[in-house]
Amino acid sequence: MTRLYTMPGTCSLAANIAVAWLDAPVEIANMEYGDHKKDEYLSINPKGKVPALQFDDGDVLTELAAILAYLGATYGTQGYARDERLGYREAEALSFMTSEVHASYGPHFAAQAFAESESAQEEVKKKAYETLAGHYERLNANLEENGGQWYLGEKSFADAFLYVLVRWLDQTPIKLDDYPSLKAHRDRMEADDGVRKALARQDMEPQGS
Ligand SMILES: N[C@@H](CCC(=O)N[C@@H](CS)C(=O)NCC(=O)O)C(=O)O
Repeated sequence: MTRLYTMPGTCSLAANIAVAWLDAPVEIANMEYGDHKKDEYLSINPKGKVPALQFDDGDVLTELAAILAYLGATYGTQGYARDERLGYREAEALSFMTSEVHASYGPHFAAQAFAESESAQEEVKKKAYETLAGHYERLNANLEENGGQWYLGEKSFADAFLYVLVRWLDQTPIKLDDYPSLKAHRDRMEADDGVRKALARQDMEPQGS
């Protein structure tokens, strides 16, 4: 069976949510933090990152946006990887979330990769939080422009990734209360059966009340 490698707290949750929403025949292999740097997993994904999707023939697909495209094209009936408006808007949203928002977390998750001294690391992190605050403004505005319920106006994989990004806010000085629509989106997601199933499969709890 196709297997999705995940780890608690990571962006792999978005792919796990997609599997739940699609009811796709994909086994979730949830690793403990640290297992992603062990030889066994590195032989599957030499990048040492999650998510990774391993097919029956041993072939492996990495990169969250590509995995979502594959899941949508293989098991979905609309949206991503389909020749429809929602599909190209999903591609646009997921590219932004991956290459701009997620990437801007670099200094937060690994400040030592950006500066040597502790004070320089603090400075780099401060700048990253400023950039991130701007990104969350945009995410909140996009959500509101599309009616405030779902990121693209109807439920899509963009909501799964947005949910992950909103969860990460509590690790930063940025306040979720400053983005009421994002907060309501998080609560809407946590009322969803597929999201709850995916959270449980990754040993994670809902964050809202
Ligand atoms: N560009 C990759 C990024 C994947 C990524 O950074 N995954 C993080 C979790 S969100 C990870 O595995 N981090 C572990 C590490 O870097 O040690 C994608 O979009 O899938």
